[in-house]
Amino acid sequence: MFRPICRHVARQFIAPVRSAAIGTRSMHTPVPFDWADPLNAKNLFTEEEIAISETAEAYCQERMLPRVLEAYRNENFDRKIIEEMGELGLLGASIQGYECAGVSSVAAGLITRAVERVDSGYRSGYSVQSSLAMGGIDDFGTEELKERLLPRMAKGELLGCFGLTEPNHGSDPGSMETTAKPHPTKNGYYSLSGSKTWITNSPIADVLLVWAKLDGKIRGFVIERDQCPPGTLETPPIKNKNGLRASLTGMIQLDNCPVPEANMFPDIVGLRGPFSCLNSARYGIAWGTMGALEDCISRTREYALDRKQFKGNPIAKYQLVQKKLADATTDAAYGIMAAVQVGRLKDEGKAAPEMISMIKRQNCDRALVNARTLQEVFGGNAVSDEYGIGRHVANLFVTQTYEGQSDIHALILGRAITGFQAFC
Ligand code: TGC
Ligand code: FAD
Repeated sequence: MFRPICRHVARQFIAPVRSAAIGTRSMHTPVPFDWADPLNAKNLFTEEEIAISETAEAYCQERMLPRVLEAYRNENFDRKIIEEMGELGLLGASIQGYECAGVSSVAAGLITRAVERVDSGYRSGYSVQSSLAMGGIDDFGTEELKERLLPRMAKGELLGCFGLTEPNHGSDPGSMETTAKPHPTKNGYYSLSGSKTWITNSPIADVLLVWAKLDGKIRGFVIERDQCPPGTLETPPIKNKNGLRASLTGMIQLDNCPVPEANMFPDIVGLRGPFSCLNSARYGIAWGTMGALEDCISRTREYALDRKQFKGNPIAKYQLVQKKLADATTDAAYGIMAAVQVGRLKDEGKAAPEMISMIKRQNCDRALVNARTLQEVFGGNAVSDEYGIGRHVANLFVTQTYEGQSDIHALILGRAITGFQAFC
């Protein structure tokens, strides 16, 4: 039923397909408006991108969506989802080689949007695997690490996580306290000690990309759970979250954990390492949150057309309800256009990190504000989890917070605009 996306597809550098010649339609014959794609973003995608998007949408709607309500209620992440996504070639999809599909950044964005249309927690699990763990190993790992781990991660056999945040250092990861030093008893190993917290996937991750200071400098280490002696690595879950409940979150506790020297990224030193991985993940969130917002719009529209108040009118007839839908639809359409532009620039090597900060911040903020407003249209029913809108609202608070809280991205942009550093 789902066509796996083709592996080893050449990356798309080609210009977007323009489906109709300019001027073939008279100005007097209005083009029909599609509320689900108001600015006809589809017109900017290649045929391959559209095919990949359709595969991802079909899988997400037919296989993920039926699981999400129970997963959210029970705070459970079904590990099989990662294997299913692996079978379809969706994991690490923009990576070239290592049995990954090698698709364009826009195609990868479309996958992310399809996943988050269902749930931001599922998108979190997917993003951490694809952009942060696989992306980090692909960017900075040795050839041996890449060949050994990436194909198995692409298939979903191994699950990854990304440990940067610490209990005392979230927005300011440069001050991290986790350390690496030569192992006192095992030659050819480092010994890692410290704590990471709020780490997506950590409780069940097989491959843990952890950032730690060696001689005061930040380095990246790939920890393989099955290589760790008992008591040196613990990954307790963080339970009772009030958002992102369909995603597993936990800590990483390291107590003289031995890590082979060959598992340290050899050439990347400092915050540039983790931030480079974050560029891809933040770009993905800009797409994903638009998927969540689009789902809120679609659910709200359906509800407003169905619900009748005052003289049997559907509430969709009332101006205040229409304004909420108009605002949300406009923000979603603009957000997608901006994400497409940055995706194209990314593939041409022309995307500045600040562009990614801009779309991550704007799309997360607008998704959250609009979802909260649309929630009002459901009246009391908004409180029932069956309607799905409250789940998106709770999730979207998290997306605005992780991978750089929105105000932090404002400061990144402010620094780029003024030249003044306002963090401290
Ligand atoms: P700063 O002086 O700005 O930079 C230090 C070094 O890093 C380089 N750099 C970047 N390189 C590539 N891409 C970027 N986006 C980069 N941003 C900075 C910079 O050039 C410099 O390199 P070098 O070689 O000169 O040393 O560092 P700072 O300490 O002043 O940073 C401040 C700030 C606020 C920008 C930064 O700390 C920040 O972004 N904080 C937010 C923390 C964050 O995003 N954490 C995310 C944790 S992971 C996560 O949340 C995953 S959730 C996933 C999910 O479940 O979906
Ligand atoms: P703080 O840094 O304490 O910030 C608190 C508030 O203060 C924020 O509003 C912030 O904007 C503001 N603030 C801080 N400094 C300044 C300043 N200089 N100027 C103005 N305002 C400021 N991390 C990972 O490493 N890997 C993961 O997989 C991961 N997954 C996560 C999953 C979930 C569900 C959650 C909730 C978080 C996850 N995180 C992960 C952590 C996330 O990246 C951090 O929560 C985030 O970076 C913010 O850090 P903090 O929570 O310590 O907040």
